[in-house]
Amino acid sequence: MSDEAPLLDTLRSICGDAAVLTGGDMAAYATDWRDMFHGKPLCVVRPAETAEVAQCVAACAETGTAIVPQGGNTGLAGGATPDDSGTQVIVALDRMTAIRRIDPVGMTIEVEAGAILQTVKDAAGDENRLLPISLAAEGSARIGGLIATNAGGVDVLRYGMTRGLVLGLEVVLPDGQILSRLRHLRKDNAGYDLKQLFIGTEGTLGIVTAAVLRLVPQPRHRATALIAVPDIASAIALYARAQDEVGEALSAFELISGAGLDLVAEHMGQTAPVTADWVLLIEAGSSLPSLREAAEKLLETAFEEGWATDGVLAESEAQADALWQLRESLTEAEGKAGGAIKHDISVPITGIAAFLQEAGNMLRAVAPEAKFNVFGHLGDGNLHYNVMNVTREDAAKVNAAVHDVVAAHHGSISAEHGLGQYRVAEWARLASQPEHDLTRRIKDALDPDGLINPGKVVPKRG
Ligand code: FAD
Ligand code: 2HG
Ligand code: ZN
Repeated sequence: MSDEAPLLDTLRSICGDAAVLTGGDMAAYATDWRDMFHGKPLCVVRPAETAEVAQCVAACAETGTAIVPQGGNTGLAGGATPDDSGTQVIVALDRMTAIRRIDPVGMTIEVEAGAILQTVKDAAGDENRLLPISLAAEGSARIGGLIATNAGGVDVLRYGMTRGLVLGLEVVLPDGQILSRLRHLRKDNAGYDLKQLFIGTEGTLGIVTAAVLRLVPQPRHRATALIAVPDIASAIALYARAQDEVGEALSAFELISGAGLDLVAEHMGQTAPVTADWVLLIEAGSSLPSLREAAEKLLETAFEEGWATDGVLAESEAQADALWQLRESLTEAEGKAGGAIKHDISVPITGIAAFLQEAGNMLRAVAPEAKFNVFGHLGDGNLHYNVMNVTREDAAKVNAAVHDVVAAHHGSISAEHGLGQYRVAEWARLASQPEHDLTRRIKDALDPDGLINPGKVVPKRG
């Protein structure tokens, strides 16, 4: 045994010396994507298979050591960053990247938790199938992280959140037991649906090690348009008509502000072909050749009704990709411009215009100097209401102002990113007593010693 903590030696004996990182080697794992949360882990352990994860978790449980599961570290709520005590172990899934099996007939894919989303989508695409989770971080986000956060993204409108795509799951429980239900089944009502405990709970109840995901047919054609709208009411009217004209083919209905496009032009050098205070990026996909006709008709109607003032319908895949590039660059551009106090809110779509009005009024009172980068998944009623040009010291009052308006609209303060450590206090402020009680009882039942991702999602004991 070396002079270092005996736990490190145990972890090395389980995973191999090279798989246990300490000191400067931990840097990339110890800070979040936004460089907002900075932790000080005891070590980072990188198991190569489920049995190793289970042994590491059991070893940590034995020594009372807290664990922070980590995937691609692209989360926007600080859920994958440890505290600064120097005592927590990051369990990184980034060596467990196997794509175990694709079934193009049953439309399923079985993968390890560390597989990168883009790689899994490419593998499905090779079989003419689609894994319908799309987000700007898909080149880095990993399947376990997507499941743990119940990720959303730009295709939720048509395909739902990640939860609806998870058919089977393998999880290491806080005591080191392996719960394996890697079923390729669409129907399975035999008992409690235990996998749901681990989807969207941000690594606070166990570590996802593998999953079976549902695939959908890869649409052969897509129609992508960038459209300037005179106001939010017109955007909503156009959304309703899009449901009528293109129906279930409608996959994305995204809102971008003119201010956001300015950020993308200034910091990413990408210029939009259409600008206005508000623009929409709309996409539909289908294997039926009539899609383009339907999209053209929709645009025609939008101009006739006065819901659109300008717009382009992409003429090529390259042009469609360039339009998406604008949308996907918003987060990076915002970061380069100095960052923002982020809000990931949802309200019923019919309340979006009123929400924007009321939140704007509130903020003019508490932070008159604020600037905005508002964008997001309008079709889902989910906006990233990001407030710029305010100090970190003002964050609490800005958050409270925005979230109070959300609460008045019976909305959510975390539509898709999760609570992590970033929003846990606001959740605690706004949740009802029964929500507090049940959340605590579930956490205590699965993780009685509080060793799996402490301080995230579930408020610390008061
Ligand atoms: P991590 O950041 O590593 O972890 C996230 C959480 O999951 C943490 O609490 C962690 O402890 C837990 N976790 C990770 N792996 C496991 C595991 N195997 N088992 C148990 N728990 C685990 N999110 C959206 O929903 N929609 C978007 O459109 C979107 N766009 C984004 C764009 C950009 C540019 C960026 C940087 C992020 C975006 N995100 C978006 C947020 C982020 O990509 C998602 O939350 C993603 O699901 C995180 O995956 P990850 O592998 O990076 O997880
Ligand atoms: C998106 O929709 C992501 O692009 C990131 O959810 C949102 O940067 C953000 O606030
Ligand atoms: Zn989003």
